[in-house]
Amino acid sequence: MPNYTLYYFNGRGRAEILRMMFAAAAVKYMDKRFEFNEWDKYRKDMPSMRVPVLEMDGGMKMPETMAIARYLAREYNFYPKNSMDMMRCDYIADCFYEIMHDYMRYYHWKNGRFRFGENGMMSSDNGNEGGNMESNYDNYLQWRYMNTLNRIMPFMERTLSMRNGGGQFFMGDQMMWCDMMCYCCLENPYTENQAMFSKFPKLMSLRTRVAAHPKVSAYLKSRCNTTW
Ligand SMILES: N[C@@H](CCC(=O)N[C@@H](CS)C(=O)NCC(=O)O)C(=O)O
Repeated sequence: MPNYTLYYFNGRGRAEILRMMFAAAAVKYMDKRFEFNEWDKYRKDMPSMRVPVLEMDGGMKMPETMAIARYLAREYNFYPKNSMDMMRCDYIADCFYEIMHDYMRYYHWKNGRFRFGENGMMSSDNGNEGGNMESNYDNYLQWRYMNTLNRIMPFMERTLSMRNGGGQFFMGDQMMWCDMMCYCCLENPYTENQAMFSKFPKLMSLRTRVAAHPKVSAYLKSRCNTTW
């Protein structure tokens, strides 16, 4: 088994699905977390200047959340066996990642992060026009996130119901990586507005089942406590 180092900020964010899969597979790795004010130091060493990044055996660095998640799912048996089921598992995971992606962009932007352009200037340094553009962009990102959530959640609730009445996992009686995606991608959205999720009882019960998986439950109890 390779020696793994996972690079990400000191938050759950996009890296949490990877941490959860490592925990569910009982695979050891180095969880390298850094603060936003350290990002300048790390960014240049990340292949696409974004994180998460998975480094193997202190050498090769692999970017992109979903590529890393699929690799871990293949290596540690969180994929179903046949090709059609793999495709189903993939589209479910991708749907939850759409929510995560739009949420993260909105969340970081509204908190004033990653707004520096190529010249190192904040976009608000461009005068009033820039300021207006920024607040419109805030609204746009929030609208986009809510729009994605409202489109995907009913679809996922129906998709879950199609196997075993939706009372087990997405693919049947075994937890797969798409189930863990359902847990991780909805963590902040759910914490911020629980009422919004009462329309999706099967997905909420699925999240409870994921959290009750013995290894996941141990992980959830011991993990770093962060706001995102
Ligand atoms: N397509 C990439 C996007 C990764 C991404 O945008 N990560 C953010 C943190 S959540 C980042 O590295 N931001 C740093 C920056 O924009 O400078 C993925 O899915 O992994």
